[in-house]
Amino acid sequence: MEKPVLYHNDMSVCSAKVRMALAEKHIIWEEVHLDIRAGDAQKPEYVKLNPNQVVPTLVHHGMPIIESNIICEFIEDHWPSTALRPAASSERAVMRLWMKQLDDGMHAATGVVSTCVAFRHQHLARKPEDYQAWLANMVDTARRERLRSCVEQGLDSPFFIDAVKRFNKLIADFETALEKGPWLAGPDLSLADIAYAPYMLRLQHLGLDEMFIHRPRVSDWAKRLMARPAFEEGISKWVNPNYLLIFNRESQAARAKVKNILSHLADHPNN
Ligand SMILES: N[C@@H](CCC(=O)N[C@@H](CS)C(=O)NCC(=O)O)C(=O)O
Repeated sequence: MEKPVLYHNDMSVCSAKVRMALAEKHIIWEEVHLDIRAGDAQKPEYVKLNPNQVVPTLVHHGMPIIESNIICEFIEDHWPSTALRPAASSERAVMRLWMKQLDDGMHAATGVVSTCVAFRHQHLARKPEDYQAWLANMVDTARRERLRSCVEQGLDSPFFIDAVKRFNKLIADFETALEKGPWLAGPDLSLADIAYAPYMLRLQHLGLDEMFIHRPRVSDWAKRLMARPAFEEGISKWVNPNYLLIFNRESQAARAKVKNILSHLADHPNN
């Protein structure tokens, strides 16, 4: 049988959630790995598959499917055994609301914190003309200006504070939702939990786990997620050691900055 082909990137959170969904269902896939720092996602042959110039794209029987949440739902529709969508329609609505939040700002906030803390150093190490060309070729102009600020201003970018506040709110909302639990959309693991799994790892990598280590239910949920074999198969085994070097080098300064931001927020459990 023809295997699905995933166009992805090892460290991309959106690719990672799709890989974890595929791993939960034991689906065998083929890969095309894109070097997004080198602008592979902007190349004309890839833009034909994904006009948004981003990974992932899943090609199934010649049909490109884009947008990681939609890809996850496609995977669930096409390979329904090992259900990752709750049976109850009310819980499905809850699952989809969590996933929607990623598209409604949480994914952009992750790009901000990742770039301000770590990825900026990769961009700053490039030839200035390559960095400028990467920015200039970006179709989403709001994203371009946000990333420019993150690369050039780092932890002092005005986008950083807002992104940390947004994450703090999300994590407080997780803590409340997990009172019922044990998973985000009810009694069983769903695409909502899988969708956030790589983001929780990213917070850890960046030294921003300060935001959830004092939230007992979120910490326990993150541990349960990360202990799943599909987390290892779809996420941990892809972690690029070159990125880990940068994360380890930069996370201490980020942790201090985040602690400072959180200390001014009324709804943080440290207060
Ligand atoms: N809404 C999209 C967002 C995809 C996205 O932003 N992907 C990032 C990696 S996680 C990317 O490809 N960035 C390209 C770049 O940095 O040039 C989805 O969920 O698939």
